[in-house]
Amino acid sequence: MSEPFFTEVQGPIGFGGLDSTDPLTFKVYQPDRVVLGRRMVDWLRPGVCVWHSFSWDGRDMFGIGTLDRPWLADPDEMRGARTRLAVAFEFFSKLGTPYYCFHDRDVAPEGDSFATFAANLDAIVDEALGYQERTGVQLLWGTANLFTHPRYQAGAATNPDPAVFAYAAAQVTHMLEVTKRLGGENYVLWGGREGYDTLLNTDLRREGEQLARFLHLVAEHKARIGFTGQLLIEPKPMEPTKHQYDYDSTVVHGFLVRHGLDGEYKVNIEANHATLAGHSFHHEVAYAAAHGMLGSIDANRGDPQNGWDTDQFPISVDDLVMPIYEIIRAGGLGTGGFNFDAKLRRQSSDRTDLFHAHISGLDTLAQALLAAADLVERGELAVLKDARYAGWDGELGQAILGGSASLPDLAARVASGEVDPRPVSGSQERLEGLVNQSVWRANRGA
Ligand code: XUL
Ligand code: CO
Repeated sequence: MSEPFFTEVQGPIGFGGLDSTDPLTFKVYQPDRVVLGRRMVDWLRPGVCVWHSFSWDGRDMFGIGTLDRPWLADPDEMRGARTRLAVAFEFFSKLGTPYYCFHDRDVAPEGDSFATFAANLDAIVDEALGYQERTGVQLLWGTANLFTHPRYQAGAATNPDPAVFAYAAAQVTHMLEVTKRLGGENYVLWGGREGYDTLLNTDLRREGEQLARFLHLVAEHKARIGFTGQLLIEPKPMEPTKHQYDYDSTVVHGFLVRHGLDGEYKVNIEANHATLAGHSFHHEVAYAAAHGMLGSIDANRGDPQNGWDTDQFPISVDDLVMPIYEIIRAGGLGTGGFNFDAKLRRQSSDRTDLFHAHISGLDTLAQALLAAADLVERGELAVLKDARYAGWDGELGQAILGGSASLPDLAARVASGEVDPRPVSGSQERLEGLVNQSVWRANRGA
């Protein structure tokens, strides 16, 4: 083992409770606390991402790195990659979260050829296996970076050049196998540049067909190698491109159905991507849950003043209660979890800031879980929603849905006065009050 990097933190981070003045304790998150019959850690299945936390030095488009990540500047890139892996696992163990996620390019240097990169990645993965065994930290999901290198400037699967498609296929083949080797529970495809910058040079029909072919090939390879994890698509409407094809859960769902892929993929929903699409995070989770596509969550948030993907750590319980309510009602995330796809602010330049960020994020998720569980337990929201649709379980609703009522049949019922609907209140404010009541009850410690 190399020297510890996070010398100010002994770990694992313990529970301090709300009155604790020790910033390096959880205030709400207690992994073993049972909520609705399941431990907090099993509802949340939290994970840390390698890219923002260990492969980014704080640079932005106006300034160079501000974060203390010395391995990124190591002239011996493989040595730097090994240091990063050691530091990342030191962090995961000290934080005490069960999962991590990474892209192939986050952990191994690119080198000067695909073969070199593949060998670099395999060598790092050998070491990662050892760290996983020693620490018990598991891989939530793996993914391939198909957007950083200039070869992907016009997309990967949707590139006008089939050679780029083939290169992306090579990368995904390898990373799918790596994910299997590491016992990864899911594999994510985020279409980083699968979209366009201008329609003047873009053939939408071709690019859609290419993307569908790529997704079929990935599903086939998954079956070929016997990878049992869940394939996930991560919707995002824009950034880096002007428009991305995997716009939101609804668009992804339609695309999958259109191409015969709907049994193969679920969605990895990211809070900040939902807001970029003009939706709430709740909307995205609710849509996915309603269609059996809820896979996993990338936990973060945007800033209401900024229109881009700021990837801040979650901090608002209010924003998370209803998404977590939907997750509980759906029976949980299955093989998914809450991956902190969130990055420090550029000025958060102390090593320990990475702990503060994750501790605060996890406490926020835990508090929202308590409020959501209270809402589920009280049950009024579900009862009122069901009551709103009760007519559809009655004779008329069943006749319509079952196909026994034609348009003229319905017209006859209306003409005879048998059917004469009156407006019914949606009671939005009453329902909003119920949500608040659970938030406040959870705050009180109910
Ligand atoms: C980018 C993003 C990615 C994916 C994985 O906005 O969210 O980091 O989560 O490629
Ligand atoms: Co993400």
